[in-house]
Amino acid sequence: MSLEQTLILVKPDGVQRGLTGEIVTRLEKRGLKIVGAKLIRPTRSIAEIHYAEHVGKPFYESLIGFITSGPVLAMVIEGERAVSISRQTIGSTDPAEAAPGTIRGDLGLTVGRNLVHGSDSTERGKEEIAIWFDQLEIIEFEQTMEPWIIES
Ligand code: IDP
Ligand code: MG
Repeated sequence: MSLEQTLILVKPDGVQRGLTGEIVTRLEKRGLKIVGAKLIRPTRSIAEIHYAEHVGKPFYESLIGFITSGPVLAMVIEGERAVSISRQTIGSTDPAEAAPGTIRGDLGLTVGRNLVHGSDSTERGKEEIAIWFDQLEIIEFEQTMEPWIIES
């Protein structure tokens, strides 16, 4: 058993295209649990902290411009191996290369509009959750269906 939490963002393109429900549904159906959620219009400051690893890359400025261009649905998602499982359901960074059946592979076309963010490691998940959420905004609760998703 490896219960993990990860940060998921439905990016401004997902919100503007009315795909928040679709994206949340795909993660929930996989067996992952939402333990925190809020709609936020990211400031430049939070975007710069979140994407600090990409400073200096050719796409950095357009990425910051994009993520601050409208509201995002920020979520803390919990589950067995939640980091890798959610990244798998999200698909490769470039939707043109993402497998059909993944969120990016089914709903996206280009890397600059790839709909969703997911933390790429458990350590990064913890850091990113702390960037976007206060501890009090994360709710621990049990879903009675859990034994039907995770064998204990
Ligand atoms: P990830 O979101 O799959 O973890 P990263 O490499 O961490 O991908 O890149 C962060 C985000 O930066 C991507 O989701 C995408 O929105 C954007 N991005 C990455 N590479 C490019 C690029 O070559 N051109 C434009 N945008 C890019
Ligand atoms: Mg990344």
